[in-house]
Formats: sequence, structure tokens, C-alpha cells
Amino acid sequence: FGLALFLTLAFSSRSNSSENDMSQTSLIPIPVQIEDSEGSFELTSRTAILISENEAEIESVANYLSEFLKPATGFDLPVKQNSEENSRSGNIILALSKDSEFQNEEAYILEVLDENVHLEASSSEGLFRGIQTLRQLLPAEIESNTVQDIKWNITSGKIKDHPQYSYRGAMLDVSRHFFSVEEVKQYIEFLAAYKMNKLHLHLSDDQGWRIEIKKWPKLTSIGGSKEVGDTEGGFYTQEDYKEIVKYAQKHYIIVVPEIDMPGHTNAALASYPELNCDDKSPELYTGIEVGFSSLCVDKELTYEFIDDVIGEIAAITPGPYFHIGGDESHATSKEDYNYFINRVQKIVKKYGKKIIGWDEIQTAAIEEGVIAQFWASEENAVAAKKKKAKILMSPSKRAYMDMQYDSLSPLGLHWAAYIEVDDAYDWNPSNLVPEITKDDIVGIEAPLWTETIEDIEDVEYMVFPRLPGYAEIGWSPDSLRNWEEYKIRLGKQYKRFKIMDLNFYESPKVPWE
Ligand code: TNX
Repeated sequence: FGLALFLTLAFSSRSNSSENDMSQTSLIPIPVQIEDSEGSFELTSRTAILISENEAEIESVANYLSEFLKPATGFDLPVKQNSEENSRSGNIILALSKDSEFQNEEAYILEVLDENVHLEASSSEGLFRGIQTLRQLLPAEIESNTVQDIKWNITSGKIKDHPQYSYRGAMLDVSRHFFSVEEVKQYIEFLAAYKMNKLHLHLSDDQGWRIEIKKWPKLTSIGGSKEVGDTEGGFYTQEDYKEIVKYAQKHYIIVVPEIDMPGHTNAALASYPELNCDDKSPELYTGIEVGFSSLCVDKELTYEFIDDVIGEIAAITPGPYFHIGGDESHATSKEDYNYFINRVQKIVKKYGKKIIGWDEIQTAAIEEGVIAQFWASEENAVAAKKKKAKILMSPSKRAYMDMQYDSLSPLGLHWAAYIEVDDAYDWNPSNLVPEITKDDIVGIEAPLWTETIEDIEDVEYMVFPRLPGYAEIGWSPDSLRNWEEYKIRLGKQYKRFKIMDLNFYESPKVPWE
């Protein structure tokens, strides 16, 4: 009955509205509010991007927009100060507002009129999110990197929008397989297109240590040399990492670095014998088993090592978080594990960062405000809440992008579940785990573990089309989310995905058109 009612409503609203209405465009994530109006705006070579404030940040957002529009339109749209003389018509106007109407920094209002496009927000971040909406309102050809000879029309209407959760992210495991700076930048662009705002980098694991630590150079020269499958690994110099952080910042995305400990540390243990309790290094590991390695909890050197690692990474990480891993420490006793996490917690605090850890960390004496990333154990999530931690939702049965879509998927694992596009979308973070409610949750993150994922084409296959759904779960109000309607909007991305040249999974669950 629910579905029948929904379909009736969908059809009746369709019959009163025209194909050309803004509310009929296939925006993902769906905005909080859309008001239709008659008409359309045409972007032409004479369009200018006008900014009212003389502020470096807005100017950089305006430049981003101009650069984004260039390849497909062939237009070199100038960024100018908004003055009487040039605010005639045909322009895109970006403005900051102190209005209390804006719920938070990412909120924006986008109004498309025949004469001009007005985008307003309380911060440059809000403007950036609004630009992603504008992007999706333009014809799919805007995603092309060669000049397309078409009319660049945008349907009139007004959108008021803001996110439901402040943390909307994805993880990339660069340890099991290494991904170049260019590939990470590509990943950042995927997240930004759907208004995600956190990039979690899993920088170390048994198979590889991927970030230069100046005081411990063998971590990368030895620990970074291989990857799963015994192929050549790689690592980011601190300069590379800064470049990634800067690129993320340009897309209003915060980088969350993770150094996984005390388990998942074979690469570090293989690099320095003295980090092992018996002073002997294990071999480098290039398989995909988990849970066999542990730092030596009893040695003081272990904490000096961690202090150096966290100190150096914190110094080049402007974002507020440091992820300490803490998962699957099956080679560490419970007692040692809790002692270890308690000590590491103090080190992270000393460097002024906020702790995130996989849900197991709740067994230690975690302090209020720590973020526990729920991936497997509901019991851990609930216990973390009782210790006043916040919960980041990454349920492996729903949100793991390394899971196969079905048993025929050529890539991925399936220990948690097969996750078809509807399974990935059709759940709600605030009613998944009994006792964990919206107020406990900071947001959602979709991890991509890379045991079977080797390059950016593989990444695209696992991420598309699930990622836009995770982005919508994090951004859009629950009341507007419905798989039957979402799948239609997703299906309408077909042409855009093709033009973006994405190696996406053409799921039979989605009516591609
Ligand atoms: C479990 S999820 C892990 C990872 C693996 C992943 C593969 C988690 C916190 N730990 O080490 O890569 O499964 O799906």
C-alpha cells in the first residue's frame, strides 16, 4: 500500500509539472527544498562570475567555477567584482550573507532566474556545495573535457539546501594497493561532486606504510616497497601529502589520516627490528589475511615511535582529526590493547587532534567526544555511546564499497554481504542500531578497502554507482529519501557517467536511461 500511495503521489505531481521543471531534474543528493518557476537561464560566452566581497576565499571558489565550466563550454568566464554596471544580466552572482536563514556553513540558496543565477551562502564552503548543484542542473555535457556545441540552459527555480550530517565521507585504503597522488585527486573529485566533505586515508597496514616519516625513513623505504600481490608499492612524501591536503581543501574536503595500530602493523615491524618484542623483523607481507601483527605494547620505544609518527602527520594535517585504527588487534591481549589505546589517546591529544578509531576502541578508557567508527559490532557502538563517544556510521553490511555487488562481481570481497545498489542506499543511519539515534551520530563514511582493487578503474567500478547514494544518505532529509524514486534519479545519471568516462557498474536494479 505504501508503494501504491507513493506512486500515485509521484504520478500526480508529475502530471502537474513539466519535464523542464527544476523539481524534475535528477539532483543527487536531493535538496531540502525546490521551488519551480517558469523560464530558464542561458550561460553564454558573455556570462561573468560576479562576487560581491573582495575576499580571497570567494574569489577562489569563483575561479574554481570558471575553471570547471571551461573545458566543455569553451568559455573563459571572467571573475569580477559585482558593481552596478556589470550586474545587468546573463551573469552568475556569488554572495555571502549573514542571514540567519543559513542553518550552517554548508547551507546555500541557489536561485536561477531568466536574467541571472544567484548563489548565496554564509561561507565559501556553502558556495562550493551550491556550485555542485549548479553543475548538475547544467546539461550532462558539462562533464565533458572537450568543447561541446550546445546551448547551456539551466531551468529556473529556487533551491534551499543544507546537510543533515556534518561528517559525510569516504575512505581509501592506499596500503593494500598504493594509489598515486593523481588517483587520490580523482577520488577527491568524485567525493566533491556529491557534496561529501571528508576523505579518510588508510595510510598504513600490514602490507604497506605509505607516508614519509622523517625520523623513521625505513618505514617507507622498506615498509612502503611492496603491496598486495607482491607488486611494487609506493608512498607519499610529506610534500605529496601536503599536495593532497591542499587539493582536498580546494574542494572543501577535510583529510582524515589513519595510522592503524596496534594491529595491522606488519609493514612497520618489518622496517624496524627494534619495534618488535623480540627485536626481530618479520618478512614483508603481501597476502590479505588480517589480525596477525602487533606493536610491542611493553616497550617505551613503541610510544616514542608513535609520538614521532603522530607529531609529524599532525603537523601537516590542518583538519581536526587523527584516526588511530584499533581494529582487529587479534595478536594483542585485551589488557595490552586497552593500555595501548589509553596511552595513544594522550599522544593524539597532545598534538591537538580529535581521535577517531574503529568501534573496538571503546573497550579502552576513551574520553568524551572521541569518535567510534561503527563497522561491525553493535555492542561496541552502544558501549561507545555510553562513554559519551560520537558514532560514525560505516556498517560493513551496507556501507563497505569493497563488497561485491553480487556473486558475479569481478572485484571485491563478500565477507560482510553482497551490497547491490539498493542495499547500499536503502537504510537509515539513525535507526540501524537500536539505541543509536540521530544525536549520537556525526555522520556516515563509506570505506573502500583495496585488497582486490588495483587502480582507478577498479575504484570507479566499486564506487559508482554506490557513492552518490551514500552522499545522499548523509546530506538529504530522511523524509525525502526513497529507493523507488532515487533509482530513477540515479538512472538519469547514465549520460553524465558516460561523459565522465567512469567505469561504473551498470546495475540491473537501476533504470538507466
Ligand atoms: C576488515 S573493516 C578490515 C580491513 C579489511 C576489510 C576488508 C576493518 C576495520 N578492518 O582490514 O581490509 O575488512 O573488507
